[in-house]
Amino acid sequence: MRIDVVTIFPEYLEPLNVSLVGKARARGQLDVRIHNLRDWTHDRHNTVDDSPFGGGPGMVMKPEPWGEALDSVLESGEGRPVLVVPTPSGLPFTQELAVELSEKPWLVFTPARYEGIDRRVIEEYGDRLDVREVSIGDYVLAGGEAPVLVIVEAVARLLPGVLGNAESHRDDSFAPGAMADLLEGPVYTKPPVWRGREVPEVLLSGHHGKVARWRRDEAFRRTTANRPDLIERCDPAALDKHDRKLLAELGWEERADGRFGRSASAVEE
Ligand code: 6GU
Repeated sequence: MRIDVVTIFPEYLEPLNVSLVGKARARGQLDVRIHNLRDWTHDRHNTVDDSPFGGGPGMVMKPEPWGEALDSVLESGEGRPVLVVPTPSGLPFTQELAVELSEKPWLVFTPARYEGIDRRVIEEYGDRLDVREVSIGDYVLAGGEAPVLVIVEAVARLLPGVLGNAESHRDDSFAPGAMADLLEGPVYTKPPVWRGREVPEVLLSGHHGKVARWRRDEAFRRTTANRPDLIERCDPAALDKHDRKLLAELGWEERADGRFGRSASAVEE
């Protein structure tokens, strides 16, 4: 996979040289190219922003440098990339989108600073490319560079051969079909007793069936506590008798359609 990033802070993308993504690059599984947007400015101050038409606070990124930068990046490769535009007003970035992007040969990212990029840039490239405006969550960051790091890591670990073990993503929280979209439960390693705290006995039992059941129960406990919304939209067909019994014990009510909802008393908390 090839990834291009156009930014006014190339050094912000240095973490892409490290760890999983860095190793994938070193092995030639990932071709990452970072570009400085200011290389496509022509004035003495390398200006990339200007005040917004219509007034208001902050600055807007000018269209001309982005147009020249993106034309240059597009000319340097074969075919059409997917253009990923990080913005707090984009569609939520999910594991499903990570999987979809991991199947593309070429991604181009346009992290913005200030109040964002002149809208005409997104329209211009939207006519030619598959453009995805993406948000990484319900909070506001100062720029799109951190979201690029997040998205690239989520995508890179899905590339064939990058994690080493294809089984590793099967149980990822949010992997399609994994544990029916439950959060992963706790994990343990040696020593079996640390500061008087024991590893749950079932994990030492060697009984694979009991271990799987325990892990699933723990996944339900975590999910009900941290992400009740995931339980509420859980496909009833993914729940066995034991799951239903556990959810009832945790104070959840089974509805007529088989879905679960927090009992009225629990929702108030
Ligand atoms: Cl993609 N950009 C910025 N600036 N803030 C965000 C975001 C993106 N996603 C969540 N907050």
